[in-house]
Amino acid sequence: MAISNLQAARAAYQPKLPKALLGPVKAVEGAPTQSVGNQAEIKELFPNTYGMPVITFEAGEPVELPPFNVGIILSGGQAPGGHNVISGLFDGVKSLNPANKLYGFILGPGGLVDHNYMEITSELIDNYRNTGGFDIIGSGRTKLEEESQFEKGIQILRELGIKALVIIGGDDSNTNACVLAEYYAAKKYGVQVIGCPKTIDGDLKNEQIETSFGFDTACKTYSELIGNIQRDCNSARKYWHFIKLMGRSASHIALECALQCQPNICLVSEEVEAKAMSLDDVVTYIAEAVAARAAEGNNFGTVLIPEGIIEFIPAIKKLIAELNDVLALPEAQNITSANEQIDFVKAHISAENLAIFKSLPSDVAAQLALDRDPHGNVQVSLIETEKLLSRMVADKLAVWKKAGKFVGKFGTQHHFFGYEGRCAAPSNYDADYCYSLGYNASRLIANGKTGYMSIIKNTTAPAAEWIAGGVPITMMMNLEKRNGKMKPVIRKALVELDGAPFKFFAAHREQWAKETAYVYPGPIQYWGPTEVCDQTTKTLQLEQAK
Ligand code: FBP
Repeated sequence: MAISNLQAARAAYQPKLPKALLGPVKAVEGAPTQSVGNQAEIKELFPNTYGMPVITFEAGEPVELPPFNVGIILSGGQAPGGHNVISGLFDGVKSLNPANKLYGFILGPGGLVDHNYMEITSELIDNYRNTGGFDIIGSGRTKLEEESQFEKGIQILRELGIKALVIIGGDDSNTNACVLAEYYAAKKYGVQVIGCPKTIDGDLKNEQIETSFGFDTACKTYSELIGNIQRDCNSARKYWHFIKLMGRSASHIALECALQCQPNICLVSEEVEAKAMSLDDVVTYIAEAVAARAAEGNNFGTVLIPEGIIEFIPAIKKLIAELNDVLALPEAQNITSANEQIDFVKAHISAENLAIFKSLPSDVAAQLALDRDPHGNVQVSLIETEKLLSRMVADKLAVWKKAGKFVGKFGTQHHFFGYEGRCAAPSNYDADYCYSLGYNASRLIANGKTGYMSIIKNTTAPAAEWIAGGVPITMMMNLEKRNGKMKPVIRKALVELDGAPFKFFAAHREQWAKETAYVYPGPIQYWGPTEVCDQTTKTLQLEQAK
């Protein structure tokens, strides 16, 4: 494998661990827990893994454990730091007993079902320490939900003598990890399942999980690129840059990048929904800011757009909900072509939704009507919202120009930042956080836990003061409609409009819209002053300052 100079230098970096994980641990248990919603239903669905306490690790006495093997799966979209979760788990498992082995299942959950695996050795893992990407074993979006898959899984877990499986994933993958933990517990198969909070989207967070790993590095990478564009924009002074940012439904990435870069405009999907804005309202909001800057002679600017915005426009949200139900109909399952699928949905949705569907540009409408990802999500990364919005703003400005309401020029450039940041070399924060999450998972396993997610808290403090432990996954669940049926799922964290990050943004955005108040964050730094190299996201700083 080819190694860059940065990679060679980063390989020598020893990620920091919380003090409690530096020696033997004891698990301190809190009070029994409840799920965040639908308690009776979730309790009934998870009789073996419901109500367990939150765990905190403290320094304890050494315990000798017989050798055991562990399996690991990377699930869903890549996020910087995945290799460090694996190296932390590897080191943690080996520290318990050097005879322990770690097996990686290849290309995601499908590797477990298809018995596709490899042993992770020290020679192998040493090539991947502190690197971005998931390429050590690959990732995939196969959804683990059928008993037949669980049974196929147990065959290979038994064959390899695996006592515990660690699933690194987002809200959907951790939900499935919990379903698997419950199934194996109910069947008394003796295999523990532990989850780990991953996703650049930042939407897997709650009172117990401060942030999902990868959010820090991805946002810093996008902010570097946005800063570079803003420099160019402020130098040439002739373009409005429409920049779509990944993040699925939630706007955490767009908001964090806005806090880091101070663009002229940042849309926040959750606000669009709360204010019941129509597509035209969103376009008018942007056009007014463009016109106001043009009136001052500034025919340039930056607009950040969360990729999921279309789903939050109330009329389109209603349309998507009906499309989801229609696509789940048995007759829809045998459709083989995209055109047939579009005709099918048009024939089955209400007249009101059909009118909305027809009013959308055909490429956007088609994407909404086509297949969901395996977890039932609209594939918002494929919708070119940045082009749609800039086109509609241009049309509106043309009308305003005729009426004398707009006096400037409107040249545009379009960008979509997503894949550029998902595999970046992890920041020091993500390198340390991920290594700690993986190491900590080995302690949850050693303590016999199942149905837990590995958690590290207090992460705005120096790493030595971080708090390590576990949270029962059922605690984060409620029932939601997926693929036409009510399902237990981890509640997604959207941007809270009364939360500190959004409030800070809302208090400054008018100034940022009018003035050119750009910040140019520059590239992630790995060596240098701690206030440059080890700072967390602005979102986390504002949230933890409460
Ligand atoms: P998960 O971490 O939830 O799997 O998703 C991350 C993500 O990057 C989303 O922001 C984006 O919408 C999606 O993956 C794109 O999926 P894909 O990689 O399959 O194109």
